[in-house]
Amino acid sequence: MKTQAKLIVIMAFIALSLIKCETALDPNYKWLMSLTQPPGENENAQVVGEAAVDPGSSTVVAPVGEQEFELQVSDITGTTDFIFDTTKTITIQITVVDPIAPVSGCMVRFLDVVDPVTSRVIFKAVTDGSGNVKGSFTVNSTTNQVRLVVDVFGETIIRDINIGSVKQINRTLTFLSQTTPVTIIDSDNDGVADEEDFYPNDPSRATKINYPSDGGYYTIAFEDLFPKQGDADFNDYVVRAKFEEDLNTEGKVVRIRGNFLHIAKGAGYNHTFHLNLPNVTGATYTLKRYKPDGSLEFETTKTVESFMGVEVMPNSSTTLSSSNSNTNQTLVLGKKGEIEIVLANPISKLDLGPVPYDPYLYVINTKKEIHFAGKYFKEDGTDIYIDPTGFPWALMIPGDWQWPYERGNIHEAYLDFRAWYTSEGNEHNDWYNFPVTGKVFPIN
Ligand SMILES: [Ca+2]
Ligand SMILES: [Ca+2]
Repeated sequence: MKTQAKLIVIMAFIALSLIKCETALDPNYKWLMSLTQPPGENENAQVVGEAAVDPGSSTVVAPVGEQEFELQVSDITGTTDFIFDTTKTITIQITVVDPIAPVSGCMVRFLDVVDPVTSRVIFKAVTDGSGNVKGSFTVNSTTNQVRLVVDVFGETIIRDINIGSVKQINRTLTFLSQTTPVTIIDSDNDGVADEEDFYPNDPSRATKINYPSDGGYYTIAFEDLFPKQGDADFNDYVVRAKFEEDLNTEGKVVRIRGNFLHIAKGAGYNHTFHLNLPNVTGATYTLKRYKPDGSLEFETTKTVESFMGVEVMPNSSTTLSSSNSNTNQTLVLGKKGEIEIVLANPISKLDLGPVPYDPYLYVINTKKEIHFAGKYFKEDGTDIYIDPTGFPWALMIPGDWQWPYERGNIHEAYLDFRAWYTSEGNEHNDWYNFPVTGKVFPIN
């Protein structure tokens, strides 16, 4: 008898191992895999929902027999105002319901798909008590397709969405039979399984989003003569900038990180560089500045009731040793500012707004602030930061952008630039990848 019992245990173990192996390959059976996880691995687990679950788990929905669903597509298409954007931001509302009630706890992901093996998370959240996920994602304007992935009932529902003319992705997933809960391994009990949780031991955070999504940087370039029209060389003050957002389970932003490297100063004026986060209500931030050799030069931590006017980079006469704008120069890197902002209250992506948020240049000589277009308006409704010819004083470009040489201008350095903005972004939205050799400052 003992031998028989042993044999049964061994057989059962082998069977379980096979299931695990198979489920690891097939995302449709991920829920089954979670059932095979040994209980009690995580001591701090709680029971969530009505089902009795093992320690180290919380409740998600699982299939009862074969699940059929309907996907209602109510995406909103149209054009948004063109304000010299090289990125686009699309708002999201995804709802999951079954015949009885909204389905909470479903993982909703949006991915920037680079190739068949590479994709990057651009938004992620779990459906709330109303079965909803709301937020937004920001991608380069050249991105034409994103992937929606919804994990529900252990099934993974995947839809590729052409975002060419989409302003809002609005979809309702209706399951035709009722759902029942199963367990996931969730060490911090935030409702996101460990394997999906970028911060598996921090219940306040679940996801990290990079801007740009490739983990590289944008180039932010200012003209500094405001309110006078600039000379369009876009080299007066240039930084390389990258951002990260930490999202909680609901997809709300709880932390923001920004990284700014001073890279050109083709200007007689001096400046300071600042950041506003207009709708943030309270934060503690840590700002560090590094010398070009990487050594820490300055560090401060402050708690503030709003996040407005924070000086990220000091006087530009002290942050870069070369103008990096003349033909006889080679690229010299300047100082770098790094800021991490821990928000007092989670904020919806819809309230926070997209990167780069509201960075601005303060020109010491003229005492003027210079912001991106589309944010500040006169009483008559016209944009303060669009000049009479329809031109802005600030641009943000994805990646390694080469600014025009001193006494040059963006029109002769980038021959597709004019067609891009006169078509309101519809044509040549990759204009910045095609500089005219000899008209731009070499960055390599
Ligand atoms: Ca978790
Ligand atoms: Ca977490």
